[in-house]
Amino acid sequence: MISNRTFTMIKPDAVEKGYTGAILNKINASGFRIVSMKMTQLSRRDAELFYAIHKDRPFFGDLVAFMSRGPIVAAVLEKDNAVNDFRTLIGSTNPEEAAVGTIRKLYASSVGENAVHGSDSDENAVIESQFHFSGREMF
Ligand code: ABT
Ligand code: MG
Repeated sequence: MISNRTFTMIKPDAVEKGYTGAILNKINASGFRIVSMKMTQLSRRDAELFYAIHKDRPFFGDLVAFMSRGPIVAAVLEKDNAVNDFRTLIGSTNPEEAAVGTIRKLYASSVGENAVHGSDSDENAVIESQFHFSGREMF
């Protein structure tokens, strides 16, 4: 079954550069409804847990340092085919390969600092949403 929710983070690089408003506008204009949202900061431990799947990769240390270095905006988003449509909206992991008009093409600077996260499956969307929000925070 295709679910209608995904999870996103506006990452520390994009928050630092003042892109939060522009990215949220683009998300809304693309038909996503905001179900939950907050500004927060990941501890190193949070980042290690969130990206545990990459723990043996060479970039893991840099990834954890980056994701915990400043505030993020976490949100749960709703739309038909949310996971796939949001991945399309954000573009490729490497902004140099991202399609014109995508969030990463517009606002990301590198593979390591790529402005936004989007869940890669319905299953992970649920896990990631519950990592940040309780049921009472989902509207
Ligand atoms: P996320 O939305 O952050 O999960 O990115 P995406 O799913 O597009 O890409 P993946 B493969 O999940 O990368 C996770 C984070 O690891 C960073 N990364 C990845 C590197 O720094 N170097 C690499 O060679 C690869 C493959 C990018 C992702 N981001 N952050 N932050
Ligand atoms: Mg990923």
